Amino acid sequence: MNAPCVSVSAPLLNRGTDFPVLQRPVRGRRLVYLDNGATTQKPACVIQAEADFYSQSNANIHRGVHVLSQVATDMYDQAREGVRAFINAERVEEIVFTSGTTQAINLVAYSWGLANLSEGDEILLTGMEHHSNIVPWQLVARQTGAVIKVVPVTDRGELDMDAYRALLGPRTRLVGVVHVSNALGTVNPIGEIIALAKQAGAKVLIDGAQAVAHTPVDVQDLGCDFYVFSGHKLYGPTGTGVLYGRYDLLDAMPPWLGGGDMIHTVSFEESTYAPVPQKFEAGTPNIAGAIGLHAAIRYVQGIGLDAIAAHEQALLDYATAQVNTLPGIRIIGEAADKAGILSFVVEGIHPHDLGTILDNEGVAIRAGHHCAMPLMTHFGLPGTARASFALYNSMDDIDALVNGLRKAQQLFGTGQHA
Ligand code: C6P
Repeated sequence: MNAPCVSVSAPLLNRGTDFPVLQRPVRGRRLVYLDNGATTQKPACVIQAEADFYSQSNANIHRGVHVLSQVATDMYDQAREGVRAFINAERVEEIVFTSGTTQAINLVAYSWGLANLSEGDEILLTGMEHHSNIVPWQLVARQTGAVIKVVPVTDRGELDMDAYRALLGPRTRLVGVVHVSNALGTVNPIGEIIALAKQAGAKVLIDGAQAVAHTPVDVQDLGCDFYVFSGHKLYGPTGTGVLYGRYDLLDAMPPWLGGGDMIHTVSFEESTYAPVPQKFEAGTPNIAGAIGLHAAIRYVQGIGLDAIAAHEQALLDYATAQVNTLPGIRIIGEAADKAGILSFVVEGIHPHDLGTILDNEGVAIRAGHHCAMPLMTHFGLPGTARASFALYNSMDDIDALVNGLRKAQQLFGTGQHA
């Protein structure tokens, strides 16, 4: 994550007490939560923000003349402004609230894709995309006759940039790239990827699901056309997410879902649409969720993303070193630039068995294909075990993970321990 190299002895964040769920024991042990790539836990301020909204201000937005509706509308609008500032978008209209990364990518695929792709056009994805950045494009390619091309991944888990350059061509209409791989932890060189795509005249969508909670993102500096992320991986509520889109693109795109709130006028002959972002927010949105997400963003900003990145880098360095001391363990994903995700396989133990044994120790990890089946196929694996770190994790958590792995190896009689 390009964070300064931090030694293990550097002062670490100590934020566990901000997160109520981390106080509960699991299977009679201290909960060690290392499944942050799937979803992060929520700080008390986020839980409180949602509860306060429901207990003090609940009403539907944009529709009421009464006080509560105006308060709710103001809070929702402030949340959008909070997101704009968080990723430094130029205009607040460039922020569309969605239910998550998946919905945001589907919105771009169906709205921009159906309107702009035709027979023989190329959609360039990478071999380390999450299914959310593959399947929507396949569905749209089937309808438009567009073709999907794939940038290969090296054995270290980096993108083959020479292949990327070679694959970019006059028919490339869209490049879709994950900022941080959820299965490998690789931080992709998206600045360079975007610049090359722009030279080729292609639009660029960045899947930032695993990035925004771990590194500062500035969409103007990046120059991407679309940047998407989920609120629940950013200490915010589930069912929240964001599509950032350049204003001129969003403005020109047709609506995707129709309904209330996204229209200007409706008759049975024809409807006209509201300006962006309302055009893309049909129906009652997740108002409390947006307000909770705003609280999460303020919480993260209060700590500072640079401090979070440095902390998680220290955790990753320590975990990598500790796991490497165990025999029979192979780390999957050894990119030069990695975020706080450690994927590995243990000789003789299926990742799911490993997950179950660690769970008995109170350690929550994820095991499986991580919704990145093409990547697993590339590595010839059914899946991996994955520990993913957040700002509240500590070196003790890593020690618990490594002790759990040692136990698993003893149980399976693998890994020859002294
Ligand atoms: N990854 C994990 O790795 P949603 O479900 O819409 O909030 O996010 C989908 C998604 C898209 N892109 C990337 C890079 C992701 O990591 C994810 C979600 C989770 O554990 C679930 S597979």
